[in-house]
Amino acid sequence: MQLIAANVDTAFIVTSCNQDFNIARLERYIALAFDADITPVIVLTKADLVSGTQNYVDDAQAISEQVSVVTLDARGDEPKVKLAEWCKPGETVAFLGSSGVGKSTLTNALMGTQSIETQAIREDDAKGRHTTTRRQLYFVPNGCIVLDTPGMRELQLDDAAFGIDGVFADLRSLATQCQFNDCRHMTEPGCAVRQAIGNGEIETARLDRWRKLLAEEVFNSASLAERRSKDKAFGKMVRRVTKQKTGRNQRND
Ligand SMILES: Nc1nc2c(ncn2[C@@H]2O[C@H](COP(=O)(O)OP(=O)(O)O)[C@@H](O)[C@H]2O)c(=O)[nH]1
Ligand SMILES: [Mg+2]
Ligand SMILES: [Zn+2]
Repeated sequence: MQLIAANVDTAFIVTSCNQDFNIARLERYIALAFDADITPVIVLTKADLVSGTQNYVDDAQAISEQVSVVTLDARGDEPKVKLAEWCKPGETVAFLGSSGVGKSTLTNALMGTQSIETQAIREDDAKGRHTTTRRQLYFVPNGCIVLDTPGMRELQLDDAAFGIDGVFADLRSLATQCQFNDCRHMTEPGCAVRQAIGNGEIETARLDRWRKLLAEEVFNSASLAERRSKDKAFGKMVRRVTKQKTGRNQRND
């Protein structure tokens, strides 16, 4: 388990209008932000490189009504204007996302400098080169604090059930109308979720992503709890052995 950031008000979840764009990954970041009681904002960079952004915006906006979606060219003045709502004096904001999506470029734009190193992505798969290798806080002249982070290769959730519920609130509330409390929304009779899928109100893929995140969360939380209890048991054993040893040493003295 690794902590990503602390004391953040807004998490800008950065992805580009290219192959990096991935709904399932965005849902993970949003669940994480909801769980931490942070405002998530989806920032779609490289809008200048595509002929239209509407499809990206529609897909991103469909994740949650509670999340704003911003499209921009991360270079130049656009970020200052379009992110101003969240980058107020006294606020701390963080740029999160894969390598190469423009997190450092955005930080430079807010700072009005070019001093943070950025690097071109690979042409063939739009993947970044992990140019930023550490997290760093930058103090914007207007009084806002910006955290630039290294690109994350993978994000798994643990202990984030509350956040997952937030992203899939509609499915959660539908599930309460299923005939059985423990409905798995597979073949059970009276399943409100399957009915909504049948009506075309919900995509099967979305239900699958919800299931996957829930399963992963349960698995990770359980293995984390197990690891913690093993660590505890190990710690106890070490203390016991050390005690016995010191006891013996004292007797030998
Ligand atoms: N055309 C264009 N290039 C961008 C944009 N945002 C970032 N880039 C370029 O993408 C590359 C990776 O950006 P960088 O800020 O290093 O990404 P990071 O790994 O997320 O910090 C650099 O070459 C940037 O100049 C954008 O909105 N439009
Ligand atoms: Mg960077
Ligand atoms: Zn059901």
